[in-house]
Amino acid sequence: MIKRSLMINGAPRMAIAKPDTTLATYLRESLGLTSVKIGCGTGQCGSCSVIVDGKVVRSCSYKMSRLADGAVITTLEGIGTPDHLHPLQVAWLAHGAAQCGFCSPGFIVSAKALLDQNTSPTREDVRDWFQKHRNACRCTGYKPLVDAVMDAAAVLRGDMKVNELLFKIPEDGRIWGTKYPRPSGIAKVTGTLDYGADLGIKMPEGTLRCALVQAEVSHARILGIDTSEAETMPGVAKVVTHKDIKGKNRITGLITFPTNKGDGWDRPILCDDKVYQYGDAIAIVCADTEEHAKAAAAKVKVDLEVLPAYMSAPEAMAEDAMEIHPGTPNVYFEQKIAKGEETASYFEKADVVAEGDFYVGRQPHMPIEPDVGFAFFNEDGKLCIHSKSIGLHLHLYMIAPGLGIEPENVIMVQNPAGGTFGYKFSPTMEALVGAACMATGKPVYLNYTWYQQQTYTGKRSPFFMNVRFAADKQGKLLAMESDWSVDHGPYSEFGDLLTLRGAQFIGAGYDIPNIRGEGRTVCTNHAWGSAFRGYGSPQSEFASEVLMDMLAEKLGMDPLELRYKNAYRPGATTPTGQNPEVFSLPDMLDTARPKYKAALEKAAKNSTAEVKRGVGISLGVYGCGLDGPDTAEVDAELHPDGTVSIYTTWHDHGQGADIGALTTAHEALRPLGIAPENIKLVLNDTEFCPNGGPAGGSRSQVVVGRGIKAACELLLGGMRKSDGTYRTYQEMVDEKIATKYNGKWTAPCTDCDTNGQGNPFAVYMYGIFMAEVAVEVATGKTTVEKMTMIADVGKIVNKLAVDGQMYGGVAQAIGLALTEDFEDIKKHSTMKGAGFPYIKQVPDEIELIYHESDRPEGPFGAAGVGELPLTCPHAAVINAIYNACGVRITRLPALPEKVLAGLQAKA
Ligand code: MCN
Ligand code: FES
Ligand code: FES
Repeated sequence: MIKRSLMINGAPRMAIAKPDTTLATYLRESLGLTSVKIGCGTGQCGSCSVIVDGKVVRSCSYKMSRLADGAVITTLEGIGTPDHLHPLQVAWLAHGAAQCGFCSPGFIVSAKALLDQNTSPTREDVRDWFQKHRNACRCTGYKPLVDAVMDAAAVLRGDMKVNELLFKIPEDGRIWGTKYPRPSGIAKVTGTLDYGADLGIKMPEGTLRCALVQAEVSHARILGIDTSEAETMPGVAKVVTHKDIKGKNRITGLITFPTNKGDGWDRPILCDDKVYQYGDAIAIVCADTEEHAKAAAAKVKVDLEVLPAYMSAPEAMAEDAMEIHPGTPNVYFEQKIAKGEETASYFEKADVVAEGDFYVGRQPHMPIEPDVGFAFFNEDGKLCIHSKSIGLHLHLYMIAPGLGIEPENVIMVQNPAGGTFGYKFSPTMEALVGAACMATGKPVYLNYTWYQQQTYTGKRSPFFMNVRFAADKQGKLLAMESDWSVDHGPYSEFGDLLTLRGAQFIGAGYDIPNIRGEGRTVCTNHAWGSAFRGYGSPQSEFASEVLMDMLAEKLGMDPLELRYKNAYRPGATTPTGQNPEVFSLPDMLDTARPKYKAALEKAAKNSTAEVKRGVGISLGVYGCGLDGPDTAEVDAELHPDGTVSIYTTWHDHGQGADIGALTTAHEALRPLGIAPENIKLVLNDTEFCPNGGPAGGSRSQVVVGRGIKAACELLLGGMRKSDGTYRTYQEMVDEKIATKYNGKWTAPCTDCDTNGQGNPFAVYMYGIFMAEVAVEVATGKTTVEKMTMIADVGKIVNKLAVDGQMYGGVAQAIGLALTEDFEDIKKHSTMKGAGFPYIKQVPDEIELIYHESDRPEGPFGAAGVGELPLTCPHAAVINAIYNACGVRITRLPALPEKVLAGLQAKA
């Protein structure tokens, strides 16, 4: 043990700790200072930043033994509190800089240390500082963070009043379309919001800590599991294996289409007969401490017969490949597209044909917060599972039969989540903690390391695509042919739906009268495919958007003008044969044109022999909703004090479910003149909330938003008197009028048929993206110097939320274009190794322009926004590389060595 006298947040403290305990663990677990977040746990993300003797340190990698006696330590708790916010915290709120908020404490602490030594930093100084201190954010694209630091510095210098940063409610009381800060903001910027791991360590005594025994091979038969030694290890309460699971021990993938050759019951909760992918959970050790659980997990012996591992779609499709799930072919679902006439004759007659092979890979989600959750039995004997789930009702039904428990005896709750980007559309640890809790009868808590997060949660499914366009001399598209294979990993959940996205979004945005194509879902042994922001559109549209540039070159046409010629106009239909609900793309291209021309001139002027500069554009489209008649239910209740509660599931990844739900309800309830703070949100708990549906497919603002509007309108209907005024709660009770109403909205849509034809989405989002890049000739390294995004997301509900979505999404698109991958399980298992974009990889210059076309089916005209900025900006980056140096990358990511090889081949 070591003993240190420390000064922590201005108070003297005597610390007695094990020398190798990390400072982060000490601050969190011994002092309860849980503003200190543990993300990567290995010094790569800065979420654990604290100030020690004036220097920013990453406390996850800082041992207690390194602390000098008398060290002065500051955590976020010592910088400001909800009642006394520091100017940095106010600025963080004003710029919407806390989305999921998991990185916020680390950034604010880091910025405080910067401003302590430099009150007048330039934007570049701030960016250099965050780069140096490895402060990583996956949500915001960094620009709002730099804006916030600049404003806070101005306040601290006395050049700006802090009041100028505070939001003022407009005179008409309307918050719709404003920068009203999100309700969870203050808790996020003060570190008082408890995420899963904060709640986990505050669980009562007797809570068991879990450690997983995981497969370290990608495909194997299990011959035996020996837990005998592990069970005798100190502190072990139980080693849970498949034998302890009472139900089917499978998570059902809820097969969407009858033509799927699998039955959906393919993912074990705990492996029994086979290992299907690296990281598969084989056993769970439940012990008194995490240390004990991990030590015992290392002693579980698993006897395996290793089988050939099929790590990509082509490998698993080979003639001699064995069936990964015996009885189900590795190609288990096929989706055709047939629109208009047969295409063969068009390709024979066309003036110009362009064709290409494209690959978009296994992009990892890389939230800063690793997966985490816990389970316990409540006083009614119900199994309560708290996790990062963004589909509580969905997940409940996916895991209950496998666990062997009636769905009505399970309650699922979403903890505040430090980002998911879609990986939590799949259940991850829910069934594991459920099984451990049922087997031990005790509360259990499981916190993945970042390594486990990366290697054992779903990833974006790679698409292997071949696409052909036929066009006339003027550039009018006549026909398209497409072929796509989806590597969906070993588990089928939502794989068929994802494959349908190829039919819906290859060529989206353009009037293509005749289409033929076919896609297929392939079972492999690489990471299981889970939803990822954009869900199929980043893959599908990458192919058609790069191919558009190839076609433009063949035609000798400008890429923007080719897009302009073919973009949806009245009379055009989508690839699925649907009439678009608005036609904003030509106008958006008109807005882009002068900027594009100016950027091209600038690039030509600034290119040198060493650094080539170029400009690329792309177009992105995505639907808001789950396919077909997507539904959300919402309750609205009036209380005696005149406040109104809204109950539903609008799951929060970090995008701002709270601000969306609040603003939509406030708009719907405006006839009451109710203040925003008098609307209470009861979100994301299956015990109290009707099913608003999962937060995927950028659906919530539209679908849950319409549900909120419907519930509020029913409540207003009950309150409205014949003279147009509104009843009080007491008057409602006296007149025996209900005070709680259930609103429901179903999208007026149809599912796509076997030819991929239908009206799957009531509302779409549209974008034009422009990238300005510099390519270093000696190394092939690409830097994105500026991004411009023109977006039509309908009427903007909250400006900070929408801007934040756009900035954050484009940073992920830059990562997808240039660095991000999870192909090599070892190399890509860390943030750095997987190409996480730090601040210097994302340009400070990001220009956002909105075309707010009123959406007939959106609530008060709004569409969604979440996935638009990751539909296809990466194609703009790739097209810009070609424009800069003539190297066409068709297989992502465009790593320097690939671009260099292209340059050398050209030379
Ligand atoms: N919004 C708005 N005005 C509009 C449309 C939306 O102000 N016209 C706001 C909404 O109120 C909400 C946000 O923008 O706060 C996103 O709304 P929407 O597009 O409806 O998407 P969802 O709420 O359903 O969120 C899911 C979507 C998806 S599918 C992924 S994946 C995703 C995303 O949003 N993951 C995210 N954004 C993310 N942002 C963060 N920070 N972290 C993630 O993990
Ligand atoms: Fe400490 Fe990531 S740097 S948790
Ligand atoms: Fe930065 Fe989510 S707000 S990681």
